[in-house]
Amino acid sequence: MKFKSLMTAVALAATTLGALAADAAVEVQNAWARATVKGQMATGAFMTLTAKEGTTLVGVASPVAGVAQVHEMKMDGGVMKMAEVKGGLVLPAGKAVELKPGGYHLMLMDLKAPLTDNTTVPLTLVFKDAQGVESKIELKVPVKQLAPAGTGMGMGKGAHGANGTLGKP
Ligand SMILES: [Cu+2]
Repeated sequence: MKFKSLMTAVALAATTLGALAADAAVEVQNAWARATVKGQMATGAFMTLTAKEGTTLVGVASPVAGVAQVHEMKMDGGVMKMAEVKGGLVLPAGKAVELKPGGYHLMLMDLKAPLTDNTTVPLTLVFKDAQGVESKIELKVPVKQLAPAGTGMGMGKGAHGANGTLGKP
């Protein structure tokens, strides 16, 4: 019996730590995903991420996508190309990092169904901190055909409902 109550106390402590970290880890603002048309197999999701402590966005997952990756778009010999960000996207402490069309983005591929305008899509962001500890943020990201107003340069107010909470690793 004594053993059992000790285990309960440990579980509670772990839960409390997780809840505290939720306020601290990474702030997500202006998240949105681009709507798709029937037959389209890939799309992008965009947002501004601000890490309180330096961390790295190492992965993304969504139930709507068979494959999801952190991507970067850049000019290569006059041609716009995109590729997975190797080693993850570094988020320096306190610095807003914008994921936007033409730059960093979350690539959702192998879509299982079209993303319809004015719905939401679940996204899980996976971070790894300087100590190598993984954490996750679960998001519900609004689906839009065009970039919502206020997403430019992080000046707009945060997209309500897109703010994440930290889950257990
Ligand atoms: Cu891409």
